[in-house]
Amino acid sequence: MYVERTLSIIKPDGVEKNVIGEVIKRFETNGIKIAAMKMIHLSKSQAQGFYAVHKERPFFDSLTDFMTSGPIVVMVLEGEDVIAKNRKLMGATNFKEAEEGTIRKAYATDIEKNVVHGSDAPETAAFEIGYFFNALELHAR
Ligand code: RTP
Ligand code: MG
Repeated sequence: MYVERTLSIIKPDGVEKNVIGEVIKRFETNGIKIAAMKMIHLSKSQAQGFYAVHKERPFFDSLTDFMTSGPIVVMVLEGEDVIAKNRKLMGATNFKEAEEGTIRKAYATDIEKNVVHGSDAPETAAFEIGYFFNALELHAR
């Protein structure tokens, strides 16, 4: 079995809407394990570093403001094919296009305030996990 890891974030709107447990429950009921987890409040420069791939996009400033607007929950998820599996559970970036039964369909209210983040490929997962967690904070499940 090929076990992968991915970075998941419950964004400030998800924390504010009190759905931390609902999001985690969806991971656990779908066989995904949590290998690391913490709650943090990003500074503007930390958010800019995390979203550096989007720095030329028109929404970069607004996105990094939003991501610093309150605490977030960062998690490392572990499981078979977990990068794609998590993206499927999240649903489309724009909640209006998200499939029924997805996290964003259930809780997102805005294209930006879309509750969760998930790494989109093995390379981005490696960068994003390393951005928030060191080796001692990662627990093989
Ligand atoms: P994420 O990176 O947060 O998991 O989301 P994603 O892959 O589905 O979407 P991505 O294209 O990577 O965009 C990152 C986040 O930027 C915000 N966004 N705003 N105003 C806009 O048009 C717009 N487009 C994207 C969203 O918060 C999106 O999740
Ligand atoms: Mg993305």
